[in-house]
Amino acid sequence: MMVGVVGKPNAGKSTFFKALTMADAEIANFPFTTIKPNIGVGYVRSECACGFFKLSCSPKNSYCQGSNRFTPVKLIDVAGLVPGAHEGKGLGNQFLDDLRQADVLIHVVDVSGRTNERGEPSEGCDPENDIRFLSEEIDLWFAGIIQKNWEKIRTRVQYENKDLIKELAVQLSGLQVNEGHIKRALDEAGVDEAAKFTGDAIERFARTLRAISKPIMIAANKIDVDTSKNYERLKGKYEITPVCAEAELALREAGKKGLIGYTPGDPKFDVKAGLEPKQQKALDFIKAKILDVYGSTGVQQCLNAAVFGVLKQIVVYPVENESKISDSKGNVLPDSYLINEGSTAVELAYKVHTDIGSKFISAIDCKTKMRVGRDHRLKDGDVLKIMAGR
Ligand SMILES: Nc1nc2c(ncn2[C@@H]2O[C@H](COP(=O)(O)OP(=O)(O)O)[C@@H](O)[C@H]2O)c(=O)[nH]1
Ligand SMILES: [Mg+2]
Repeated sequence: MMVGVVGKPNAGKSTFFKALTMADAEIANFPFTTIKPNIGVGYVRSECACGFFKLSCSPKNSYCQGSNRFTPVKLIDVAGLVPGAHEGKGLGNQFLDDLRQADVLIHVVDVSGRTNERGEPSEGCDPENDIRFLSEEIDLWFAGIIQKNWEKIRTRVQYENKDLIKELAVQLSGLQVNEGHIKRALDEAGVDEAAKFTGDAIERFARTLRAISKPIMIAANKIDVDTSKNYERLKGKYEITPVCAEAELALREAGKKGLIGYTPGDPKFDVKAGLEPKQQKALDFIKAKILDVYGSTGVQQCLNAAVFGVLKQIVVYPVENESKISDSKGNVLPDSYLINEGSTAVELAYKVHTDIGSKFISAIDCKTKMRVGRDHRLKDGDVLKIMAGR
């Protein structure tokens, strides 16, 4: 699973990405970091199960701050959105290559309207154009791929009796599109057989499929300088979160230096050390203009909404020792995993290790102390001890 951060140059993508991928020092050496410079690890926030058990936890793959568990999720800073990207203009090819890996997109928009479409400083630009432009660009890219392969798909379906959904899935597999997405898109676009795919239907299907397989969330960044009140105008029309990426980055950096206590996503911070006048002024600004007005900087909220809201993930904790709620070394609640809502106990077992999945016997729900079977559906926050054969 991968969350893409996308937007035109200077909208604040890198600031947003940097804030999200910055975490406490203890987990900075987390293994799946930096395969590529624009791929990083962010953390979604949820209530930690340590509160339920009244235990202090020792996370390994994740971290816990003030009874909030931060669970890792991969992020990609998508390069080079410029007009014509879907035709390979500008950094178009890299843009598409980055984009195809993402399951959900967070579109970072400069809501202040002070960046034009090429990313140059400007005045009075309408961020609504950016919002429309991005989905249009990706929709056209999807439509282009389907059109290009259409004759091949149609021939196989009409003359070789192949399944339309399977054929589409093969052609679109590089886009992180699966058969479930395709089935839903065919239904919603009202095209149920290959013969009905006229030019219009291909485009309608492509747009529907894009919306289903690469949903876009909007981060209205630079809310601190939105003097033309663009956010107020757009919030009724789009799913849009007010964001100040720069403030989030400043708070996380101040937290890391021990100047303040701040849990990402919180509406407040506590000052812990003597501050220089400049630092004090910056923090006063963040409190008065961002936190007290919008309730947070919006950055953590965007990631949480993408993972929990859009991708419908839940957080579960596999443990080895059901009385200590720990691994074999005594680390309490060592790992937290993201898994699809509706997943079963055996699916979690496979996620932990293929061997544990294939030799699954039963599991114990550590919160209720009940024994559960392989098809038991997991709930958010569940803690599971899995028993497997040898
Ligand atoms: N006022 C304000 N400036 C921001 C904010 N986020 C980023 N910036 C500034 O916008 C400029 C572009 O940011 P950057 O993250 O490099 O944008 P990118 O090109 O989209 O990666 C930089 O000068 C940032 O400091 C914000 O929330 N508020
Ligand atoms: Mg950048």
